[in-house]
Amino acid sequence: MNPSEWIDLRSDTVTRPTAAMRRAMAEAEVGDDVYGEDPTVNRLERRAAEIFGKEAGLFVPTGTMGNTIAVKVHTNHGQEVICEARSHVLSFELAMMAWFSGCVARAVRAEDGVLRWSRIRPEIRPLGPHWAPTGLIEIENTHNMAGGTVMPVEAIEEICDGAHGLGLKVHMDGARVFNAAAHLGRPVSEITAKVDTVMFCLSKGLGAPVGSTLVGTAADMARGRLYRKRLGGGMRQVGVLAAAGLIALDEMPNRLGEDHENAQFLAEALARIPGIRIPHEVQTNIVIFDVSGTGLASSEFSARLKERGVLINGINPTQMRLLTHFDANRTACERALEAIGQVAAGAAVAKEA
Ligand code: TLP
Repeated sequence: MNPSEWIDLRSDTVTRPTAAMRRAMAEAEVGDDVYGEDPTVNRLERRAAEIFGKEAGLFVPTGTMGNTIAVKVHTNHGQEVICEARSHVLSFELAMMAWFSGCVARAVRAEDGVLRWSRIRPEIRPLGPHWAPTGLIEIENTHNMAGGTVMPVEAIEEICDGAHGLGLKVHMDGARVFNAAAHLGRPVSEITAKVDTVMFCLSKGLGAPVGSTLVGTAADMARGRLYRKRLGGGMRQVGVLAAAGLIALDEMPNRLGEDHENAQFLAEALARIPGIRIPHEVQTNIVIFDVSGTGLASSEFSARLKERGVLINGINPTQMRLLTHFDANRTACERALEAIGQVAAGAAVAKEA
């Protein structure tokens, strides 16, 4: 099968820019962003800050760089960052908080990915002869590896009130915070009102080819600019990317509900396939499903799906993760479902023989 015909549900990062984005990229007005002179980047940063109700924004090439800069802005070397045990910042960013900021993670497990202040409070370290003091609290919304779960706004606010009362900052990895907003039916500004910095991705469900944005105070973003340059993120005439980002920001959030409906459709149908189990409630565009009941390891399940033109990765030996997005419509989801059903049925026949 030709790769262009594959149904790719490995992530929402695989989306390709829309025709409108490509046109805007071609026509973008640009300047040197290292001097702060790219008008399109400046427009995107202002627009992001406005949408989130923060003072300023900082355009960065990746979510990883946005999280890295936030950790650096809020911490000193030798501190701890409290985060959920399966958070992206801990598990998928090549130990950047240690490498760049000299911090270690204090992981707190929350089964549904939703950290609560009652779980965080006992983990906060005071100054003492044996402890690395807590420097930052990091929350992830939606939570990727917990299956795209959404943090209730009250939980976020309680964490922020508690942390601020102790002089600590809160950073939100909001790579998919627009999915959280779509699920809650509330604007991102309400969800993140009390959070000190938010990183969100333009390149996932919102469909831009590249880019994330960090928002927060003007002072934090000014320091963040310097860290971005240190990390090699001074991108010059990058308005060509920001132009796609502006469309992602203004036009794409409204359609995320469609991805959530497709994820619901898939989750309900998958739960009916013998041998497949859905361990988490599906709220947004991420579906984690357990294939151990089919007798196949997730790597083998993935390989057999690929033979049928469907790409879905395993996230551990028994579980797989699929994401819906605007490059995979309902018909594509139906075809993926059919392939999953065939692989599971094939495994069941082999088990009986
Ligand atoms: N997530 C990717 C992979 O890295 C796992 C994916 O396919 O989901 N925060 C969260 C919650 C993320 O899910 C990701 C990317 C990032 C940060 C990092 O973004 P990038 O890939 O732009 O560095």
